[in-house]
Amino acid sequence: MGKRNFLKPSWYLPESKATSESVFLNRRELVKGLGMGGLLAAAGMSYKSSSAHAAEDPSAGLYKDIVRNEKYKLDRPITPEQLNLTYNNFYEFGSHKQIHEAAQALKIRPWEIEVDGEVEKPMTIGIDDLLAKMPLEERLYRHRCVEAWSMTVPWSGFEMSEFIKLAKPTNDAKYMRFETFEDKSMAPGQKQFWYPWPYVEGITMEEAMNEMTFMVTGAYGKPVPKQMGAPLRLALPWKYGFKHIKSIKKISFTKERPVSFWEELGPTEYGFWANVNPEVDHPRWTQATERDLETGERIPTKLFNGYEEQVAHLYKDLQSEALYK
Ligand SMILES: Nc1nc2c(c(=O)[nH]1)N[C@H]1C(S)=C(S)[C@@H](COP(=O)(O)O)O[C@H]1N2
Ligand SMILES: [Mo]
Repeated sequence: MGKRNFLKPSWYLPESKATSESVFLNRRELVKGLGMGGLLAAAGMSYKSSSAHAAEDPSAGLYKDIVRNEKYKLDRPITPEQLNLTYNNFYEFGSHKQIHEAAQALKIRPWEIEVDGEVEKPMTIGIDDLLAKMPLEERLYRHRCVEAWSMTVPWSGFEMSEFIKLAKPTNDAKYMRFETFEDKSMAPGQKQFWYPWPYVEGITMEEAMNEMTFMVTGAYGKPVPKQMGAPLRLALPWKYGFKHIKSIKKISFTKERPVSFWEELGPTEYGFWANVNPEVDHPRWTQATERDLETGERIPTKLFNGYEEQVAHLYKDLQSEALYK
């Protein structure tokens, strides 16, 4: 996300320093007793240890033979998994792209999701119970960050409309509001008090019922890794990436339009709708092109990130709204 001039007290430990220190300390704990050979091995093991963890995930078996929904096609190759795993936005673990090690501190079991607001009956459901109830599939989606980089991802998960059938909202529900976990002890970024934690996002019920709106629980044929938003994350491929809220803990059906994290921080730059549009620039940079994460090439950005056919109708009566920020 583009840097804004938020005032930080001069005594505040820079977040990047805090992160590298805690990683260093954890490593030191890890290699205690391993001896010199272990120490050398440890230098290269940080990522391997997180993929080993993925193998222990109780939901790992669900993704091995997952069926791809061929309806959703890409116009470029899938972004290599390794790149996607090591270039992330997840401010709870730091306001930079190298948060994959810090994010391993996220505890993803037990993981209960609270469902409340305008529903027949509020409920709390564990992620593994939810996974057992939902029809899982794989979809290849594009992803366009508001910072003007992009990638393509083989997500696994379920269509939001399936979740809505389970949650049974009432006729008063106009919006869905999503909230990420809040726990400073796991997520050092949440000690940055000038951010309005927890991370919140929202969509309209019409958007939620659209076929493209997808709840992500896996990626690359495995449970979704922590740095990518385990165990439950949103994918709205026609909207800027900041709408794709990670590590969801609470889902509320509301009458009022939710105010999202980035909208609260910088309403002149980030809004509720955040639909991709190459013709509407960010106040501080162009949105006409995007940098492909794999090739580094600048490619033209498409209206609704290429999903105009699926979603343009949602906005035809909303032309007075700021649809593209
Ligand atoms: N909870 C939470 N969700 C988040 C973010 C975040 O900082 N916190 N960043 C968003 C942004 S700006 C983008 S581009 C995507 C990045 O997803 P990725 O790291 O899997 O590429 O996550 C989105 N979801
Ligand atoms: Mo983003």
